[in-house]
Amino acid sequence: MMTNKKMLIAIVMLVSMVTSFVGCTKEDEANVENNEVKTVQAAKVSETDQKTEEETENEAEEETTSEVEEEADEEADEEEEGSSKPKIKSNLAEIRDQIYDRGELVNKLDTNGDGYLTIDEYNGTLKLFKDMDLDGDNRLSAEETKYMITFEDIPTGSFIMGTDEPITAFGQLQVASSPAHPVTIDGFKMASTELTTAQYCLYLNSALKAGQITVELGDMSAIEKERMIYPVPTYEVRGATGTTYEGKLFIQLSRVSSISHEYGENSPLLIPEHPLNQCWIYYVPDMEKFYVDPGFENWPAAYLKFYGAMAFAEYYDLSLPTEAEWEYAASGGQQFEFPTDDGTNNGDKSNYRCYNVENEEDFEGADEPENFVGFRLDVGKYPANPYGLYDLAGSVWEWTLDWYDESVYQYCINNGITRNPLNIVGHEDPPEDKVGVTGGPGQPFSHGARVCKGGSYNYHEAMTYTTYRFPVYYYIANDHFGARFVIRSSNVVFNGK
Ligand SMILES: [Ca+2]
Ligand SMILES: [Ca+2]
Ligand SMILES: [Ca+2]
Repeated sequence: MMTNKKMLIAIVMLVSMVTSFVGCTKEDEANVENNEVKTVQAAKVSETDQKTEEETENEAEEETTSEVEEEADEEADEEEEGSSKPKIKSNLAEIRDQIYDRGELVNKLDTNGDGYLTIDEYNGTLKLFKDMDLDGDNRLSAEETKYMITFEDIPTGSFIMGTDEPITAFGQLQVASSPAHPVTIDGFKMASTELTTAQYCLYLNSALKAGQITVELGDMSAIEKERMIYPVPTYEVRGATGTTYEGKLFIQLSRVSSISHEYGENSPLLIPEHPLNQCWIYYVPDMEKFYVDPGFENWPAAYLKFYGAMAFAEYYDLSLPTEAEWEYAASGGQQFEFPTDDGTNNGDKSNYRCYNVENEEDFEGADEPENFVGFRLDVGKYPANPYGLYDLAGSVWEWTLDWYDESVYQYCINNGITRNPLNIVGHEDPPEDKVGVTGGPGQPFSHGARVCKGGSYNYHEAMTYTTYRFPVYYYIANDHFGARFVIRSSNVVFNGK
């Protein structure tokens, strides 16, 4: 006869196999919770729901997990020792070469070859230029361009947005990406890479001096205090009083990674995920200054909430891309299925979760545990797409301007909208109990979400489709949510509801 312990292990193994929780984020888990597969968890559903309520109270606590899942993962991990579960790599230097060469792009812009960039030579905005020009001599030295945002020209053109072959993710057909329809986009400039920690840090210091933001130690949630083995309070940046995004949470400067599914040795408390999954921007109150941990300047900025990205864009006369602009650029001018150098995806093309857990997932995947990284890397370590854009697939999710609407493609078709579509219809009511707390595919929504694109280092292949649309609430953002910006003409006319 099975012991209680063995029976529990058998149950949690089954749960684990069916739902493939290993390594998933809270969003993943919340989504999976709402799928049909959870019937095996029926006995513990009420406990799970209780957790969900707690999470609602702590609206930004996207890192938490239900106890059912923790048990499942803990036990599954024990059982899987020696199995094919990929080990997360730890030696950064050995992982990949840097491909993106900012210095080379700076040299190209330096048309008179004097080693400096003037505002006429730089292809970004005047505001960006001024903040980079630390010594105020109206030109950017090599030192001042060390972490600068470079931009690529995306020409005016047409493509087919969406797909008629809906994507299956988290066990559900994603109808939102259909139907495919023709779209024309006016030309614009897009940042070569995702926003980096150094670039966001430059903004934070500038905006703090200008009185545009506040920074305060955030209260740790009850869940964090209770469950984390190394609880560290986190500085939170918000829009200052009287500014456009007054009171909105921009970024959490997390000094620890997301909570993992593993317990500390001889401890009832959960330990953080991979230790590299931190924000890497920190704040020193005595100096009233933000810093980036040395060595992480070129990592994509993360823990970046929607309004943290919007505020950055407004401050520097940039914009988040519209969903259509992002997808157009990502299609590479060649209707790419994946936003990579050649339209295919695998562990050599982008930083994503490029393997299937025990081949039991719904997700497509390349089964390349040897290429799975498990954290962010410097931007531009995978080949650029035909427009010179890096890491559109994977690395960090990228916010877009659009409100998520499952039926907006059909609306565009019905109303003959083909040029510069943008969905500006949405609302931000507080989350309701048990309904769409985190947002995500397959979840009911209690309120409006924004569209994120591209997947992340921690998400599976289905999320990296060029056409995949990920609905995310404005207050969600952990170590795999960031942004990339565009510059467009003020003459562009958007069309939508
Ligand atoms: Ca020059
Ligand atoms: Ca200068
Ligand atoms: Ca990305």
